[in-house]
Amino acid sequence: MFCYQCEQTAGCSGCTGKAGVCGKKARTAGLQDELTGALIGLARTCASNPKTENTDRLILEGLFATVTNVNFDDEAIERLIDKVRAEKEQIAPGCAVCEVKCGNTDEYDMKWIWEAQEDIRSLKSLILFGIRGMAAYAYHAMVLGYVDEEVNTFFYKALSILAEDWGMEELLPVVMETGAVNLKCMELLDRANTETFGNPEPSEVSWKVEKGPFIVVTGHDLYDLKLLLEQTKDLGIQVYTHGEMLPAHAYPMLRKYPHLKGNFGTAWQNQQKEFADIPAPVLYTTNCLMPVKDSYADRVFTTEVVGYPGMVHIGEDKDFTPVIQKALELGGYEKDMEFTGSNGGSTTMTGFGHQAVLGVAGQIIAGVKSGAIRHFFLVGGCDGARPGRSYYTEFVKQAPKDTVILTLACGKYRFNDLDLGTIGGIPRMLDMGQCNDAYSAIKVALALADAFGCGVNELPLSMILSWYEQKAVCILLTLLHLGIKNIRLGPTLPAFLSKGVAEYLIKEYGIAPVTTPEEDLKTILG
Ligand code: FSO
Ligand code: SF4
Repeated sequence: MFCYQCEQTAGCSGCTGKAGVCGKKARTAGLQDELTGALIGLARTCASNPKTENTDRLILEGLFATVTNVNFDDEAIERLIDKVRAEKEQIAPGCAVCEVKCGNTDEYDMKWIWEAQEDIRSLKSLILFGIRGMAAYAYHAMVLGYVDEEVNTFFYKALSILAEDWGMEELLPVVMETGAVNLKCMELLDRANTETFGNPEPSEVSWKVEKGPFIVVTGHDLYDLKLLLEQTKDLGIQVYTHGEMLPAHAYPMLRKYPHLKGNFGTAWQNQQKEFADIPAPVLYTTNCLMPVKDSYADRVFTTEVVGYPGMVHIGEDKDFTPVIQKALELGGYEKDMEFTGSNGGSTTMTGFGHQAVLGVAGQIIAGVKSGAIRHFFLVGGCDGARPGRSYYTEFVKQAPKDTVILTLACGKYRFNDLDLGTIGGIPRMLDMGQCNDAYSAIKVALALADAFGCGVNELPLSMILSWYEQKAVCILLTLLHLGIKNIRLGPTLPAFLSKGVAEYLIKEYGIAPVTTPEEDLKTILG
């Protein structure tokens, strides 16, 4: 196998051999390559044949299924490959029997990318991993009934280009276009979420778990949470968020359910420990799913594109009865449990989306003008298992009291229970939501730049990002597309950045790896 799409890749260069660091087996990796190759064939077929809504859905599903920690189930991936092949046959029935054998609609062998010259491999990887991440966001919007033709069309274009024998000059603009289209995609998802569930409102969330039956819901899919809340109404079952589902507590149409109680556990990489003796089922709506341990294998349920061999999968009918029955059977804790976040805090605040933050824009601007707020740090992104990630906790702890920390995604679990106090009534730590809510951070940054009559790069704002999987890749490309410079990225730079591509990004955008909190704070604050 060969896979180097995420931050924890073996030896910072690539997972090979029998399995990846994430637990993905060689056969699964091979099937994911086969699926990607089939998607490329389907996309190329659509260049001269009309696609349908079903084709769009399959493209999103196929790309999303290959994101890190989403699907470990070979049979599910095989079924997807079959569906992609059937769709191609449906769209261009003549292709299979055509005498010409032009090769234009053939499936692609991903080895041609993995074994390409290193800069080409790097740029094609940026495009592929970027659209994998973006597909997840487009998928979440789609299940809420929101689609954007420009976004959907780009998946076909990008997939087709992966099969082209293009050089750096031709591929680089496509890399940037991926970032531009992802901005549209995140805007689409923001609209889908806020129009469906209301604008997030600052909300306090507790780590306490009440006695009695409960269900833990993890991942990013708010629609699945909503369906589960409906189905568990008045059953005496409490629902707790986990991981990236935490910001759900801020949406009015979700927080209105009194049995959506609080949050269980911390970031995704702690799940094997935190779920070991949990007396409740866990529903995975997206990544990050880790290889399931025997200690809790009877309590894991998956839905949508998530899959793991042997686990119960809730299908398209969205009948959560097996999860509900498991919750009642296990019964939950016998008494209320006072759990905490990573630093011993018992509550956290979330819900500082762009509407909430821009609602107090006047106060923020006054704070900056008076000098009460010296600097903003966006300390956001994904968490992961590497020890070097304690950098982010230390950075937040050491940030001076006249600075504000904006955060988002699952990396915040390292510090979101810290009480950083307030500046002029504004909390010093503002959780903007899930990773896709990077859109909120961008909106706020652009609005502040507008208010101060400067560019985003001239604002007293620095981005200290942590990356793990492919959604972080598309977000990074969006930031680059917006011309945002001097981003600090960690815990390590991606293995798929070749020396040449890394040098280009450093020269053009000033991207730098994180060093130490002390040194980075000193450099930034001068
Ligand atoms: Fe984290 Fe996992 Fe949201 Fe990712 S839970 S690592 S970037 O899937 O998507 O932040
Ligand atoms: Fe390795 Fe990451 Fe690929 Fe898993 S997703 S096989 S850890 S590079």
